[in-house]
Amino acid sequence: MQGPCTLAAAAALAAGYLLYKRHKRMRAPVMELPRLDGKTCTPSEVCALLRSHGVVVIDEAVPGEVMDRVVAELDGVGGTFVGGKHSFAGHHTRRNAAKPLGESTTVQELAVHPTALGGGEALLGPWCKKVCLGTCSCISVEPHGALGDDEPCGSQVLHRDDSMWGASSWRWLPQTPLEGRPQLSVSCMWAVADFTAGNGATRFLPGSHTWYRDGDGYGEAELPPGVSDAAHAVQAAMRKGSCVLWAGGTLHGASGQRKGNTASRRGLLFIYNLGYLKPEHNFHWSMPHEVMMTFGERLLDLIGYTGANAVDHPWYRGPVYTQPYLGGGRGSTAGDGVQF
Ligand SMILES: O=C(O)CCC(=O)C(=O)O
Repeated sequence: MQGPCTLAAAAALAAGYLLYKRHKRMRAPVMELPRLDGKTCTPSEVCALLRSHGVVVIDEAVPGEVMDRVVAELDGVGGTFVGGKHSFAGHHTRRNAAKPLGESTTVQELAVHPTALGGGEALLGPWCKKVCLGTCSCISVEPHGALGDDEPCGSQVLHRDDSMWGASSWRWLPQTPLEGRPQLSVSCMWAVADFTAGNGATRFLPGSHTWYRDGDGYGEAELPPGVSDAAHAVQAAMRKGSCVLWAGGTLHGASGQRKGNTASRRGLLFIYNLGYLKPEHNFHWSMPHEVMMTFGERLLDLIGYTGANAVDHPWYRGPVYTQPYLGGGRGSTAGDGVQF
């Protein structure tokens, strides 16, 4: 009798296990990130997926060689800093702020990539006259041990990029049936090297841009009951030359590198925001005027170089805020009548 009993017990256990797994799957469906073909997709398709899912991958939006140019142009430029231990950025990350935009013409081209920027502008367009580029950062996730210590290479805390503006948590923001809650920004991470599940690809909680918001935009407190980072976050694995876009309200964060990896996960992040919000980075401070003067019109416009104003003078129409300082203290007439 022992044989059949054991068999029955084993079968019951196996059935229980399968039911348990099915139950877990039902409660914790792992979503795939929506993806578009970079060679054929349009800004309005990008916008539609940003609106519905809060995140979209554009596969191979540019050929991989474009990323080789980014690497070559930034090679030896230096000036990256390492995230502090237990910091928001994550100890195993290196990044910089604003400066790569002035240092690499390919970064300048990517900042105005028609499908990525166009998709972002389409999402933000209903809420502003102008979109601006607010952030430009190279962000790498370094392998375990790369920083010369034995600190574990953890994941970055989940966060919402729009939490840098207080208005992101206002409950009384207007909503429309089509556009829903206004998004304040759209982020675009370019894969300068392949992003993989094991090397720190950014992870996302699809749909989280529509969730009820009650906190400061960081961490587990943002997750509704039954949702967890471990079970529900989905990584944006993508080939070099692809990019992933997400809405300002979408929860995301860099993942950690798996032990044993030796290569950096190199990414390039742009954040575009509603033109009347303060940009995160100050491009005008981070690069010389003559470098900015080499930028194309579209990029100049994105960093706030042109204005629309009722006063018909180049200082107002654009470039704005560039009336030169002519010296003299309070009450000086040094600038009076000067023509440019
Ligand atoms: O590096 C990443 O994958 C994401 C970085 C990020 O979201 C941030 O630092 O704000």
